[in-house]
Amino acid sequence: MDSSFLSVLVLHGPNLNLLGQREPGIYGASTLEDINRDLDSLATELGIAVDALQSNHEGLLVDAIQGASQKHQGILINAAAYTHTSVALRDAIAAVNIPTVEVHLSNIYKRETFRHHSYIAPVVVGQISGFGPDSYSLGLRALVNYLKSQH
Ligand code: CA2
Repeated sequence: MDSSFLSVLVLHGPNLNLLGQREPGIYGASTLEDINRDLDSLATELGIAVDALQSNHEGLLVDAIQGASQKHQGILINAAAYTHTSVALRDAIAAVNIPTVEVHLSNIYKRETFRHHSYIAPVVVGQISGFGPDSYSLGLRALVNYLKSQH
């Protein structure tokens, strides 16, 4: 597929709107706006489009995933706490069959044991965890390479 036609939906889960304002020791100083701006620049460099959405509501994220097939060829998601709780997000990702990459700012395997399990990991192409905001840019690059290799 011509990469100029690639569009990626970036989803940020609950509380990520607080980035840069609270807990900088764990999640760093970057705000969500900074992360989205960097992804926009990277998208331009890669010749693709990105649309970003943050929500604190599980159903809204499910709706966004279900709607993604209308417009997007890939999904980059930091499901935040829903990573560890949400069968609904996992089922939505599996149902739409759009290649998805899971990212986390922190290394979830170095943290509390309840963060070690991801419900969505089995239905995504791959996971990047522990590189702060770089997890998103690494994830987007990997997703775009994957999408290009499929077409
Ligand atoms: O490391 C990540 O990206 C996480 O997905 C972040 C989630 C956490 O529940 C996951 O286990 C790992 C939490 C996002 C909450 O972000 C905040 C940002 C600033 C202040 C408080 C929370």
